[in-house]
Amino acid sequence: MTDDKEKNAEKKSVDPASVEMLGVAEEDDDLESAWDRYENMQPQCRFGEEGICCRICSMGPCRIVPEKSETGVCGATADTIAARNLVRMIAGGAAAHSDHGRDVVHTLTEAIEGENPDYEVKDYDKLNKLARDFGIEEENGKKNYLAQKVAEVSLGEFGRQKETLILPERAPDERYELWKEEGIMPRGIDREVVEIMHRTHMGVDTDYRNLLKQGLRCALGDGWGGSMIATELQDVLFGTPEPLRARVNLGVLEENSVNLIVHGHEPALSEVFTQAARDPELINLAEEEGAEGINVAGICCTANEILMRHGIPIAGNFLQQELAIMTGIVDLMMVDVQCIMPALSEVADNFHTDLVSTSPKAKFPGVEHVEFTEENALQVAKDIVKKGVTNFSNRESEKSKVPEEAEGLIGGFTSESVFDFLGGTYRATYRPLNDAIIDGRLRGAAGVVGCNNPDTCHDYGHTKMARELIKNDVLVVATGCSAIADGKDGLMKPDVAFELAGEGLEEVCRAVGIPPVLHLGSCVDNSRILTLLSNMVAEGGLGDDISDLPVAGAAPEWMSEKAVSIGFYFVASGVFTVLNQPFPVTGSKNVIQYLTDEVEDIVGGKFAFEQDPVKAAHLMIDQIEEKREDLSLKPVMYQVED
Ligand code: NFS
Ligand code: SF4
Repeated sequence: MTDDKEKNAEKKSVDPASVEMLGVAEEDDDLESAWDRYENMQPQCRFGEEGICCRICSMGPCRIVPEKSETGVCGATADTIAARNLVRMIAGGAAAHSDHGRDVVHTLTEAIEGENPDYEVKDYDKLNKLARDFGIEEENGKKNYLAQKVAEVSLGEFGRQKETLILPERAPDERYELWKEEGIMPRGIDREVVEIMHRTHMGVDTDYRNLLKQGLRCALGDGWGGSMIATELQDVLFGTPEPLRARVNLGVLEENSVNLIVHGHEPALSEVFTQAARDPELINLAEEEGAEGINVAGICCTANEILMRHGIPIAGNFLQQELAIMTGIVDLMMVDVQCIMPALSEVADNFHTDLVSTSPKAKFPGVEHVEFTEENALQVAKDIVKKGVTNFSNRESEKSKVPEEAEGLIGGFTSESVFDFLGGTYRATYRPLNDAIIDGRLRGAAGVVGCNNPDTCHDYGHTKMARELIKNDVLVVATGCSAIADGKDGLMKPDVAFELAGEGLEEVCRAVGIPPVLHLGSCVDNSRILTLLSNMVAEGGLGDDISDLPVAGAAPEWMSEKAVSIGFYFVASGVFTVLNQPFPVTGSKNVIQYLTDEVEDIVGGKFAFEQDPVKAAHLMIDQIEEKREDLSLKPVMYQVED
């Protein structure tokens, strides 16, 4: 690579494996990545970026141009248009998470009612706990009774017509009351999404405040509804994760093995897929084809799911999906739903890689579709594995370029297991965590989550922010592509605390043997953070509500509608949340003012937008300090040297 090209690639990513693959892409005129397409897209549409274009009806499309067309044809102002666009993003994100949740309920139903033994209840404790929260009484002697009831009640939450969702009752009482008083307690999960679509139809809700409030309610239905159901039932079906070792980055791909990548979000298939890849017959077949074995690795959140439960390696996060294929040694990539770039088929065409779609909800022109259903899960999984195995011999060795980077990490933390750890093996309790915060060894905790986006140097926002936070004695929990970024950066190894964490956090990490950045799972697992925050309040000593806690949240490289929904449910739960890019609403000063200020008076949390991850980390730290002061906690024990 020439120096110039190298520099160029470096600005795109801080991850050496990705920089290397971007170099490969630059050398080859046939290869194009999201970064190239992003460049070609410049300048991006200002109206879209500011959120002041509307094409909701055919009197439009309309766009707001000050002093020329201050409103749309119907009279909608910039405030209305921006708020409508934003809450529609929330509806999209909440729908994606929640429809995933619904599918998990169907898988549970299949496990208990179906003839198919591919799924079974793995975590009865979790099932029992959920049943209790749902108010289901046990009936002795009836096997699967609880599972059936839990599935029924869960399914009912999506279409609930009366009263409000059940799981928000897990929140502290003050928070629960506040949601009721403010009229943002979610009713049915689907209903809140549909109501957004109704209210944003031409000529319905015009008041930006009223629209944004519905956005908060819909997002709560995601975090405390659809996403929480997804997480809980995945734990019931596939087991609640426990801390384990794994490896992450493109270097987990093996030159001499069949490499199969699972990419997407729903673990129902990837779970059985990992099982299928261990089938002795298929392993034999791989050996006959000349491979040493079968290697499964993941991309995006399905990767997080199977890493958390089985220690399956992760090949990369969102922006590495194309780069993985460019290594030339991916024999098959199986995709389901969400965050799958349509460009994959084009990239795969340049290599021997078989791309296979599996969900009836997500097909790709020209891509082979092997439909997955719960009833024939294992058989479908085996068929797909076999496809990959028999494709091994089609590799073109001159095209193979595999980065070496593969970092070790400990993953598999949950709102239960983190503090099993902190509480010692005898007693699961949040006491040690709360005490560490109260006595000032820990300043507080932060959730850093969300995507990658070629508008921001890949992984730079996540890792820089996490490093700054841990240096300042803030324990970091991470999910989604942020967690993958931190893992690649080595921040999820326990010994990294000695090097990078502040003295107080280092003490805590040393005492309990945890890394300073904890992998809490996929994006639906952000619901684990909600549970964690509620548990911290319940443990006592840190106030009566989530908004009292010395905590903050961030999504420093966000891109998806799901991230918008997540941001909104954190804020609605009382958490100060920092994003790098503002939401596409900057064309409305009022909407920005509402999100960054006014909303705090309603829910106790608000947004801030800061491009620089170190500055953003300090906004979070300042917020944490403010909360410490409000709680009259002691000053933090250790000063941080720069
Ligand atoms: Ni979350 Fe997971 Fe990644 Fe963003 Fe996409 S994979 S659900 S949306 S890009 S973190
Ligand atoms: Fe234009 Fe109003 Fe129609 Fe939107 S709803 S396209 S602003 S006329």
